[in-house]
Amino acid sequence: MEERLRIAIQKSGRLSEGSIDLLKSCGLKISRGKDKLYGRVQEMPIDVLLLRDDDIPEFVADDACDIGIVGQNVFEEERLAEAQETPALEVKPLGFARCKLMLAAPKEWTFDGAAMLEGKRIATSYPGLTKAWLEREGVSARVVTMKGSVEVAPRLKIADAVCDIVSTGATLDANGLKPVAMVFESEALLIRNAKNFSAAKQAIFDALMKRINGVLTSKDAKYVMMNAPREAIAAITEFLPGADAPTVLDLAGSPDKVAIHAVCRESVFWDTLEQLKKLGASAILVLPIEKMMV
Ligand code: PRT
Ligand code: ZN
Repeated sequence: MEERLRIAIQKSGRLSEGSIDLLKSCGLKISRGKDKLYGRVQEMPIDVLLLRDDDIPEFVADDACDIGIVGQNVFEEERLAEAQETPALEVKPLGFARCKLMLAAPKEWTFDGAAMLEGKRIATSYPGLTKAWLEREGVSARVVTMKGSVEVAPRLKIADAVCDIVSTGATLDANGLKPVAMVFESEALLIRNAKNFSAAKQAIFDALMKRINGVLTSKDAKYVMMNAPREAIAAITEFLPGADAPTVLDLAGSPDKVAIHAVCRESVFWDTLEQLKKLGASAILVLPIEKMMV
C-alpha cells in the first residue's frame, strides 16, 4: 500500500485559513466535501484531517496523524498538562495566527506589577501557562479554569482578573478590562510525531518541508532593482535589508553607473526606497517573489 503523510489542521476557526493557504502555496489542493473531516491531496501522497484545534496535539502525539498545525498556546498548554506520555515535537513556527496570552485586569485597577495579584482569583482557559507565569513572577494566586467566555468572569465575580488570548484587544475593552502583563506569545506551529517516520514517509515529509521553507522565506522577500553611481555600490549593498551579495551589471553607454539587483529577505518599505534615493539610486523597482528554493 502506498504510504501517505497525514496532516492535521483546524477544521474551522482562526487557524484554518492560514493552514489551507500555506498548503496551497506549497502547490497542494485539498479536495473535500463540505462537512468532511478528511481531505485528500492529489499532488503529493498527503491526507489532511480537519479537526478541532484542541485535538491536534493529541492526534499527532498518538500517531493518528504524522504532523499538524496548531497554535503555540494550545501546544504548550497540552505539554504543561503532561497530557501525553510522548508529546509531539515542535518543528517550525509558521508566522500566522499571531496572538498574545495576556493577563488582564479591570480598567479601574492601577496595575503596578505582578505582586498585585497575590491572593487574587484569575480566570483562564490556559491554567498551565498561567500557573507557570505566576510561578516565575513569584506570586501565589488562585487559577480558575474556564472553557470559554473568560472575559466575563470579573463581572460575574467569579474572578478578579483574567488570563486570555488577545489580538486586537477589542474583546477585553468591551468587557471593562485592560491588558496588564504578557504571559505567552503565540503563532501557528508545525508539529510532528516524535517517532521516526518510515523511509517513504520521511521522504514525503522532507519534500513538504522544502516547499514550506520556500514559502516562508519568500513571504517578505522582494526582488529589488535600481540604477546607481558606481561609487555608491558599497553603501547601497550595506543598506539593503537582508540581502545577499547583489548582482552588479554595467549599464550600456554610462560608464559611471551600474544596475544593482538584489533579493531582500526582509520587508522593503517606502522609507527604504527614500533612503536608497538619498544614496544615489534611481529607477528603483521592487518586485514580488512568488517562489524561492534555497
Ligand atoms: O473550534 P475550535 O476548538 O477548533 O476553535 P477555537 O474556538 O478553540 O479556536 P479559535 O479558532 O478561536 O483559535 C484558534 C487559535 O488561533 C488559538 O489557539 C490561537 O493560537 C489563535 N488566535 C489568534 C486566537 C486569536 N488570535 C484570538 N483573538 N485565538 C483566540 N482569539 C480570541 C480570544 O480568545 C478572545 O476571545 O479572540 C478574542 C479576542 O480577540 P480581540 O481581537 O478582541 O483581542
Ligand atoms: Zn479549540
